[in-house]
Amino acid sequence: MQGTIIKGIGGFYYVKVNDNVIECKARGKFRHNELTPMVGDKVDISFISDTNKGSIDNIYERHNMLIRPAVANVTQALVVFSLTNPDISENLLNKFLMLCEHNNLKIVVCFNKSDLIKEPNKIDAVKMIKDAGYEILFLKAKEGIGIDKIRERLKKNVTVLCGPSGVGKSTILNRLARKNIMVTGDISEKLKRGKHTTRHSELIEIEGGFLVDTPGFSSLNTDFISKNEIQFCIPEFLEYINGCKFTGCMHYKEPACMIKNALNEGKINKKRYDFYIKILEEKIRGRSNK
Ligand SMILES: Nc1nc2c(ncn2[C@@H]2O[C@H](COP(=O)(O)OP(=O)(O)OP(=O)(O)O)[C@@H](O)[C@H]2O)c(=O)[nH]1
Ligand SMILES: [Mg+2]
Ligand SMILES: [Zn+2]
Repeated sequence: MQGTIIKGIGGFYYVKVNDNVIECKARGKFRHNELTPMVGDKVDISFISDTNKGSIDNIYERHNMLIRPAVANVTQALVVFSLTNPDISENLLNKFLMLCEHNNLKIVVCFNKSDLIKEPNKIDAVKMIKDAGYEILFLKAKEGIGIDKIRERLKKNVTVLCGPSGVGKSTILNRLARKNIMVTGDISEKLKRGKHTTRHSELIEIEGGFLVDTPGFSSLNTDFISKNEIQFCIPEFLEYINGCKFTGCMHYKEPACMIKNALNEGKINKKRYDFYIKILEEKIRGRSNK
């Protein structure tokens, strides 16, 4: 039988096969091959005779693998930031986008808490994201507004909710699920209830797709993306990249660079270009500040 690992706890894996969830153990052979099953894996399982428990016999090749949280085969990211409370860090937003691009995810940028802001379109970060060409949703998750727009995008996808802490990711998930699965609240409330906050990732089935919540990150590691790869994580660069005079142009100090041309003509947002240069310089210097 073929299924998807939706949860892993204490050496057990919960595999969704059609409408059933079967508790499974991984076969010994995976341990020898140092291949540990992970949430999101497509697997073949069989029942252990005379029980309702299964064993994982095969893990299909992964299309991608997120590290924090550990989830395989993610297809889409909802990059969630609140317009205020907490304020948007443009640098962190660009880093989330870069990581999602690196993993080849479809991306929807969700600006939440739009009930707290009069003119969302005037916010610099919103303009930057529009210029970059990303799809944007304005949400009022607490009131359930904008949630149906997300609902339409879940089918057949494995979607990850990512973004900093306190922006409303779990509120969005609970709205989508129409029940309170995840703990929500401001940070002090969560610390009080800290013991109960789940840290393991779990795929939650909604609208014919899977959704996975993540804890909020205030910093992100982009060290494993190479100096040459970062330009390909800025989608609005792509149409210009091949026009540069020098092969291997890093769009930095080289002459006749089509990216810099586009920047000067206002076709590329300066903040996005500056972000690229900041990451590039960190990599050239061989250090990064996360
Ligand atoms: N004003 C307003 N508050 C919201 C909205 N959505 C969520 N909140 C509040 O923001 C706070 C944080 O929401 P969470 O859903 O817990 O945020 P999170 O992104 O899951 O945070 P972490 O789990 O810490 O990463 C809660 O008090 C929510 O009630 C909204 O649309 N408007
Ligand atoms: Mg949360
Ligand atoms: Zn160039």
